[in-house]
Amino acid sequence: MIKAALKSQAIETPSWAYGNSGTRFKVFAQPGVPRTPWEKLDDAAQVHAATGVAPSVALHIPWDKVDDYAALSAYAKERGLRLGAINANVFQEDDYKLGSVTNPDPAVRRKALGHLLECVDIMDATGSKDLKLWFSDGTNYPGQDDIAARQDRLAEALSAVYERLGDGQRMLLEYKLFEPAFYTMDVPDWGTAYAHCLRLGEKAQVVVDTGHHAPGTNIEFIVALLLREKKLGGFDFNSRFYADDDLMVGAADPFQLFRIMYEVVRGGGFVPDIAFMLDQCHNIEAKIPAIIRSVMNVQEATAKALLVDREALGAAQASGDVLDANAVLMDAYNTDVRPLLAEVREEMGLDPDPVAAYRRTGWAEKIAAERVGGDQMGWGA
Ligand code: PSV
Ligand code: MN
Ligand code: MN
Repeated sequence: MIKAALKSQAIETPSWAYGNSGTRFKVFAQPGVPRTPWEKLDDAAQVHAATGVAPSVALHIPWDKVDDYAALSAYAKERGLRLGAINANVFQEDDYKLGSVTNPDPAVRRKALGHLLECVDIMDATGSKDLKLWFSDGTNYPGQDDIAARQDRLAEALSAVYERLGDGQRMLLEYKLFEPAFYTMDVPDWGTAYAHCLRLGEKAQVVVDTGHHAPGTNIEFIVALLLREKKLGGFDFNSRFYADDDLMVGAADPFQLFRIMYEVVRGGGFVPDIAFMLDQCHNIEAKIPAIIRSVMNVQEATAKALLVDREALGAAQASGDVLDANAVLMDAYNTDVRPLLAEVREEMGLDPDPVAAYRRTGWAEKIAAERVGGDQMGWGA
């Protein structure tokens, strides 16, 4: 039962994690990074081959702009992959200085909406189910713009996009506390995202990026609540020590990841409807092995969450035994699930050690030799 669940888990990797990235201070280019979206898929195929549970790749438009998206989708399929969420990008053009869909200028708003609608056209071509929307929109100074009017503009754009969604397509709205705007973000928190999604209808759901909260925020509470309201669309997994660090998921706080995954399991969210996506950047570590490690970290947290003795936990909770209830949860967290996952991998016909398996392929040496002039894409670009 636990093994079957682990075998069925699908973790989506982000195209931009394969490209060069960095901070505003420096991008450290790595040898062999992909020069095109096609090469990013080649790398993603390596991650899937090593782990068996990373069958889809999220695209970011226009970072992954190509002439023929159906051809890109076919290329993915030939490699045992599929194209996942389409991430819209309305944050990198000069026009968006004062916002995209919430900009005070109607012409800029029209332009931003045009891009969002174009992303739905791309979904039609790729067969992607999810449109992921993150807006950098916000203000830096009190009085800069009318906070409530910006919400009206946001609602108007979201509703136009919502109307355009086809059958089986969803809109995932992502929130973020701050950055790049420093006074107000137009979608700063889950409550704002939830309120918009609630008005829009059932095809609109909230996406939780684990790096987008104030320090100390109880993310698993948000997960539990959104699941209960049937408004949890998925995750952008990564980890952070300070702000939106985009480090490998499970690196900074594996216990938090376990607590989140427990709420997912508990809330019945371990189903294809919840998108388990990574949103990370590997600025100083080798990218493909880092992505493999991240996938493994999600698997480990999931395995521990699945191991929680729900019956014993329920009994302890019902009898008000605080210590026993906590002990049941901690027992699962403190279990070494690596042997279980090694078995799962062997049963899937995989090497029990995905990073070692990848290293043996010689792929890293091959791309370093063949790919000259790798592109700089993703955060920090
Ligand atoms: C914004 O910080 C974000 O988390 C959004 O998901 C963007 O699409 C992504 O990062 C870009 O890396
Ligand atoms: Mn994100
Ligand atoms: Mn982010």
